[in-house]
Amino acid sequence: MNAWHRHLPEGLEQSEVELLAGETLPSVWVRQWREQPQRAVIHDPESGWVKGQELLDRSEVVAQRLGHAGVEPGDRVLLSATSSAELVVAHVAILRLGAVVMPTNGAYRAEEVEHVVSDGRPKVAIVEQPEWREWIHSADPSVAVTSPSVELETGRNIRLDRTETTDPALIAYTSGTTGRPKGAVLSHGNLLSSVRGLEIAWRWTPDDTLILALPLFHMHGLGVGLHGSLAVGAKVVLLSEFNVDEVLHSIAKFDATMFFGVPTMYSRLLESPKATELEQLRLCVSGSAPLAAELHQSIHRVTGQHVLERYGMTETAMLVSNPYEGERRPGAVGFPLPGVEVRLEGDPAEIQVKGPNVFSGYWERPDENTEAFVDGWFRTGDLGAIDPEGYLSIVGRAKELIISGGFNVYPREVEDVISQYEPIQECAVVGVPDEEWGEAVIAFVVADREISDEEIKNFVGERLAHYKRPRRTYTLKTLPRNALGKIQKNRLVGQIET
Ligand code: MCA
Ligand code: AMP
Repeated sequence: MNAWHRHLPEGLEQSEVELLAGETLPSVWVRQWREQPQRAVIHDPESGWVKGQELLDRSEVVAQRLGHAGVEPGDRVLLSATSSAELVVAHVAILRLGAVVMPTNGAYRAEEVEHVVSDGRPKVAIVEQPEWREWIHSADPSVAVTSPSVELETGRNIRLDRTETTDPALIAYTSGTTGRPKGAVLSHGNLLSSVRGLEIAWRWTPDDTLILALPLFHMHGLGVGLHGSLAVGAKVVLLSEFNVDEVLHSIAKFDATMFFGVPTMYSRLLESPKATELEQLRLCVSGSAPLAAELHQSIHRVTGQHVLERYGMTETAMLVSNPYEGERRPGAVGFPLPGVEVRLEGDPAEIQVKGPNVFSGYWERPDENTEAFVDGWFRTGDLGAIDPEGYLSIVGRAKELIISGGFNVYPREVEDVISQYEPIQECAVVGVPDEEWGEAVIAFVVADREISDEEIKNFVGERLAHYKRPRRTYTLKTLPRNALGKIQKNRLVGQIET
C-alpha cells in the first residue's frame, strides 16, 4: 500500500518530496537557530520563552561538558527528567556531540533502571531522581550521574555538529513483541524523515504553536512533538505534566494552534466545562492507543474538532495518519505517511512496514532482529484491515501488549514480578477494556489464600513503574490451560466479564 500521495497538498508531486537531504536532527535545528537567533522556540514555566540563540549557546556549553566527561560520538547518554527547556538543552547537546540519547521513563523503579543501564551501557546519565544514582551505580559503577543542568566540569574545545544521517540518535527501550525491554536504535535519518513526513501531511509551519503535555521520554512527546516543532521551526510550549486546566488555559494564553495527546487525555479534557477552548486549535492529534469512535464523535460535538488520529511505534516513529484535508475517519488510522509503505501479510493480517523512518534493529539483539523483519519489512505485531477507500484500521494485536493511558505494559514483565511474591504459585496478567485508560492491567493469581488488590499493587509498584500495577487481582484455584499447557488468557477475561 503506497498511498501516501493522499497526504500531499495540491501542487506538490510525490517525486518532489525530499525527506532527508543528507541532514541530521541537530543540523536542521542549528541552522534554524542561526538564521533566526531572536526567534522564540520553547516555553517552559521556569525559563519563559527560550530563543534560538540561547539554545545554541546553552547546548554548546552542555555538549562541551559531556565531551570533557569522556562522551564521544556513538557513546550513549541516559536522559530522564520532567519536561523543561533544560531537558531539551541536554537532549540537543548530546545529539550535537554525536552521542546517542537513551530516553528513559522517570517512573521506572530500580530493576527497570538497572536493566536499561546494563543493556545500553551509557557513559553518563542525566537524571533528576536522587534515588536513581544508587540504582544506576548498582548496575554499572562507572557511569557518571548528573542532574538535568549537567553541572559537569568543562575543558577542551570539542568539535560539534559532525554527525551523519545514518548515525544513531536514540536508543529507545521497548519490549517489542515479547521479552525484556530492548533498545530500538533510531538514526537521525529515521527520526528526521518521520518529522518531515508529518510536516507535509499535517501542514506544520513555523507559525504553529504546540501545547506539549506528553512526557519527553517516549516517541510521541519526543519524536513527534519536540523533534517536529524544532525541525519545522515552530514554537512549543512544554508543560511539566498533563493537567486539564493547564492545557486549556495554555491554549488561550499562548494563542496555540496544535495539541497532541493520547486518548485518555482527550477524554479528561472533554470532562471539563472549558473543553470548548479546544475550538481555536488548527489541529488536534491523537495517537499511541486506539481513539474510540464514540470519543472522536463526542469531541467533535463539544468542540467542533475532528481529531486527527495517527499510528506509530517506537521502532518506526510515525507510520500512518488520517488526512489533514479529507475525512478523518473515526476508528481508522488513515493512509501511510510520506515515504512509508504498508502491507498486510498473513491470516490474521499483520501490518508490515518499510520506509526511511523504520529503525535498523534492536541494540545488540541479532536473533530478535532476524525475527523482527521479513524480506526487509518490519513486523509491527499489529493486525490491520484496509477499507475500500484505502483507510487502514488496527483491528487487533498479534503481540502480547496492554496499552494503558498510552503507556505500554508487557504482561510478561508484570507476571515475572508477581511470580516473585511468596504466596503466589502462578499468575497471568491480561488487559481488559477500560473507559478511562483504554485498557486496564488485571492479574489472576493462584494462591492458598485470597490475595488483595492492594497487596499486588504494592508489591508490583515497588518493583515496576506505577502504570504497570494491576488495577485488580483475582485469586483462582487454577488457571485455565489448553492441551499444550498454555494459559488461556481469553477464558480468564471471559470470567470477569460475566
Ligand atoms: C497514571 N496512572 C496510570 C497511568 N498514568 N495508570 C495506568 N496507566 C497510565 N497510563 C496512575 C497513577 O499512578 C495514579 O495511581 C492514577 O493513575 C491517577 O494518576 P493521575 O495523576 O490522574 O495520572 P496522570 O499523571 O495525570 O497521568 C495520566 C496521563 C499519563 C497523563 C494520561 O498516563 C500519560 O502521560 N500518558 C501518556 C503516555 C505517553 O506519552 N505515551 C506515548 C508512548 P494511584 O491513584 O494509584 O496513585 S509512544 C507510543 O506509544 C507510540 C510511538 C505512538 O504511537 O505514540
Ligand atoms: P510503542 O511500543 O510505545 O511504540 O507502542 C506502539 C504500539 O502502540 C503500536 O504497535 C500500536 O499497537 C499502538 N498504537 C499506536 N498508535 C495507535 C493508534 N492510533 N491506534 C491503535 N494503536 C496504536
